[in-house]
Amino acid sequence: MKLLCSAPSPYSRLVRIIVRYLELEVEEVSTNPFDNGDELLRGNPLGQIPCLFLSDGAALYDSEVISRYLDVTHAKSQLFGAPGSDWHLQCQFSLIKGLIDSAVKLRQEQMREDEGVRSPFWTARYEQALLRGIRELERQGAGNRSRIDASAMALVCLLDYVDFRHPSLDWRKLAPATALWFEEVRELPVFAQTRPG
Ligand SMILES: N[C@@H](CCC(=O)N[C@@H](CS)C(=O)NCC(=O)O)C(=O)O
Repeated sequence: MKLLCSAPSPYSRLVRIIVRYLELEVEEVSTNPFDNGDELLRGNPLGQIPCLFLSDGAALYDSEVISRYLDVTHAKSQLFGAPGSDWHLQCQFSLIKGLIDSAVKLRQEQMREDEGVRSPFWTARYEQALLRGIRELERQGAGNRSRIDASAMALVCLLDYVDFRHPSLDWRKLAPATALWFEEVRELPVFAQTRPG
């Protein structure tokens, strides 16, 4: 299998963590999606990473589909749980993934500064969603888990990305228990080996 991905991308990182956690043989090819490379556009018409090419040449995207595919085919669904087994856990994963979306969109707003089209409205909206969502994860006790599952992996991707791209967003005071869990878990090799920055 071949994965088009990039080190700073939190979506790519989720897949790269799963690859390491499950000790899979995957060739990782560093890809800048904005280059619009032929291979990426052939695999994913959206022009986004991550994109996974299977051994028969077929391509899978997006990060959640790839992650669920690897979980079902190589981990007996231990990372996401059996389909329909725990809707609250599935919803928590969606919350974390939505917060990654907010953090990436906030970054895009910052990059629009150069074009002079940064929107204070959208900047504030993404920041508020991030703070509200992280507070909700704290309320749910998201860090209070006995094992590393897909939500734990996605949560590490989210929090490291926020620290990397939005260091002024002071989420720790809203989520002290999550912060404690994060400080401990982020040192595990699968996370340390894939940390952005
Ligand atoms: N929903 C997608 C989002 C992927 C995504 O937005 N990736 C970014 C890199 S972090 C990208 O490829 N951006 C280029 C673009 O959107 O044109 C997923 O979960 O994989």
